[in-house]
Amino acid sequence: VPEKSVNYLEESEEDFDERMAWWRDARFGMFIHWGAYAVPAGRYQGKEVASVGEWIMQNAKIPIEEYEEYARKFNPTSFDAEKWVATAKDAGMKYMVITSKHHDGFCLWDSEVTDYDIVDYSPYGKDILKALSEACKKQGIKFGLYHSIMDWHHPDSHADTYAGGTPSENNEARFANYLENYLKPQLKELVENYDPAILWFDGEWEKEFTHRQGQELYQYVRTLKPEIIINNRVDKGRKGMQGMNKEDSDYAGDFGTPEQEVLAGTSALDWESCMTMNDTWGYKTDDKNWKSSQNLIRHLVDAAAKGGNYLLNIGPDAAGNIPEASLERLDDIGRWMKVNGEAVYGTESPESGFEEGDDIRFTAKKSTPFCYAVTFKRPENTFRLKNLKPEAGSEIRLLGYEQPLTWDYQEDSGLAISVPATVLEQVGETPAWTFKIETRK
Ligand code: H79
Repeated sequence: VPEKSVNYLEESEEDFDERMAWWRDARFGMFIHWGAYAVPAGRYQGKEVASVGEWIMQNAKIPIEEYEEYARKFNPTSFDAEKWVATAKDAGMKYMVITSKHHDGFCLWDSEVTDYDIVDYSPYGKDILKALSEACKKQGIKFGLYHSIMDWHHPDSHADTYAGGTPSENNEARFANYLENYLKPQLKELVENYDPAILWFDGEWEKEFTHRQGQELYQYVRTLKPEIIINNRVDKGRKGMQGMNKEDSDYAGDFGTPEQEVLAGTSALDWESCMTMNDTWGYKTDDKNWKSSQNLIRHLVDAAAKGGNYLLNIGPDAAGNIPEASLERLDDIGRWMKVNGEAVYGTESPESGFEEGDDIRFTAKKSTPFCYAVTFKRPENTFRLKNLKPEAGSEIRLLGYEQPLTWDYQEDSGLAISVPATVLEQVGETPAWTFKIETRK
């Protein structure tokens, strides 16, 4: 039971807006899935295990004692917190969310309620979250934690069923015990020691975990740190992988969590799409199915155009290295964001939407007359927009080119912005072109 009697579920809209302000402006973050599953790296008994790497314990039905051996071997001597944070920052990301504990139950910090953690259990012996949270503070990146409610290692949270055993009696009572005496103390440690800006829950679908417990968990974490931001998987409101809330109740959570997809449209509920660059969250040796940099930028811009955030995942290997393919993509995105980032940060979905097909997305800069049209097709000679009418005398620019462009508007054909070859040459090779357009709404 929370110590304070404040009911955070009834926060005023103004207070909520104030608490969410930095997150809404940030728009782009790094997700990090890292843990003992990086050791098998997606392979068991010499064979690739299908599906995501961080689920290998469940998918290959590895007994607990055997899985523990991976944790015993986890020794990421190449891990460099400053470098990871600098990598996120250079990519244009404003926050990161790392797995303090995934479903396998292994902890990346020195937890007081278990020895199943990087400090007590693994040869590495150093606190990963301490190093990362400090590096984030130093480099001005907001630090967040992913913490799984479901735990395949704890005896009171489905360790029996998930490790191939048989379900036991009294699961509700045991799960309640796990919540009170294990999960909550862990959250207290995490909030007090690492001061996270975000808590990102997952694994909330277990049937023993109730809506009431979800609300209490939300309240508990907000009581520990009132300004913290918590996703909707803290409660039972999530509707499928699309990740938004079911309509019919008072579910806790500050934002919706579409997984592996960008929302189809806008939403009254804040949201963040989380996505992988290949087909796994945790590192897998055999997964080489990488999305292109342009594709990832499309997702980011698409999310911003619909008023959402983009949380892009990396899965470092067991030594502590970020895969080369991920680094290349982060580098491409960072280069694009240095020129075009103003079309993403601090923007919102334009009220009118504008809507100009699959290759063009619009964002609007909050409290300004500027909107941005991002196009993924090279705008040869003339860039045309049917549904946007700038006021006479408005300035239109192409980001990366220093002079304003000439334009013309006709009632029948719409807006035509002239883009001479010399302009495109100066902008150079790019996955997307951003037009900054002055409009009065
Ligand atoms: O941490 C990564 C994955 O390991 C984790 N979430 C991301 C961020 C993940 N766990 N499970 N899944 C992804 C897929 C599981 C989906 C299901 Fe369900 C859970 C199917 C049924 C229960 C989600 C909740 C869809 C329906 C209810």
